[in-house]
Amino acid sequence: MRIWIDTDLGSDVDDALALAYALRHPELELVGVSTVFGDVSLRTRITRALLEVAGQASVPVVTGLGAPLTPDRPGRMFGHEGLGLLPEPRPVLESRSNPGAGERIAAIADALDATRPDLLVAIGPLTNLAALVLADHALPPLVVMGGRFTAEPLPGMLPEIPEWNWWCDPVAVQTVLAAPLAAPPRVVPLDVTWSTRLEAGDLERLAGGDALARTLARLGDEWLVAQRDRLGAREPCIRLHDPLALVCLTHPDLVAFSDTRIRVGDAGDTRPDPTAALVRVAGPVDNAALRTCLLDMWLGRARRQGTGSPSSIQPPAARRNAKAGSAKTAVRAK
Ligand SMILES: [Ca+2]
Repeated sequence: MRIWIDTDLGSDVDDALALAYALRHPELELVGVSTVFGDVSLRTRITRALLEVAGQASVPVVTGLGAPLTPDRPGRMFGHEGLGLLPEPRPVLESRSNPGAGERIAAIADALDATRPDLLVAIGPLTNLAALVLADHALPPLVVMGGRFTAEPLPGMLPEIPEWNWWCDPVAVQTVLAAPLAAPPRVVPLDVTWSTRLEAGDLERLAGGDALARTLARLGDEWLVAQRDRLGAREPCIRLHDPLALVCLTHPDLVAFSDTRIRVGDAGDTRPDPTAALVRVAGPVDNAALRTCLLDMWLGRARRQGTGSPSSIQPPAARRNAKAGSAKTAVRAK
């Protein structure tokens, strides 16, 4: 499966985790990356550094748009982006304009034409995708991490921000969903990813791995510190928002999708509307099974057959569930 990833890599560590999974999974071929939102030049540098560590520096990276299409909503950085990978990254904290926007979007369009991905996986705000639509460029089939589809409260989320990616550029979401797409986008929303996370000991396992795994561990540590020191999080954790958008491709048995029609509001909020855009929304996922899929790839176990059993990195409870065949059954039953 040939995939292109459009990413705001550098803020939450989950983009780096998703990229690493794509680079490692034998069924995924990462044909290119575009960066979006905020200091996109820095995001491109971070992405290239990560690809270099993974030994895949030949993957093309195209710098996209830093300022959202939504008026008066700048592209933002938290300030820690690049720490753990680049010396003195010094992000520009706000982006309010897009110099050379036409050339940047043309470069992404040309790269998509040249690489012909089967899927475009969007794991940041949808600014680049909307700009492609406005430039009359047809998009590949989409997988999107973003949006929130239920009203259940999520402790720690600000009420005025239903979900980060879609709140950052709701005009872009509206533009993409109104476009004549080849197929309804698959959407992995925050409601589902909120219950996913790395567990105690996972970062330590990565820290004991190869150069890429150790880099993920360092970036994960930086994200935990940033949540506490820059965002005021009381209980920092690493949720697996963006990686789930890829795991649902490689392990379709883990996540069920259902069709719904939604309208997107000016805060990136969603409401059902039978006359609005059709999307395929992900359902719940078993976190232990998800972590197993991810850790197997990040630690390179699946490609070293015979040198380690994937089950060896599952917690005891997950191993019991897997033996009983109940882990996947439980997901389907939810
Ligand atoms: Ca992201």
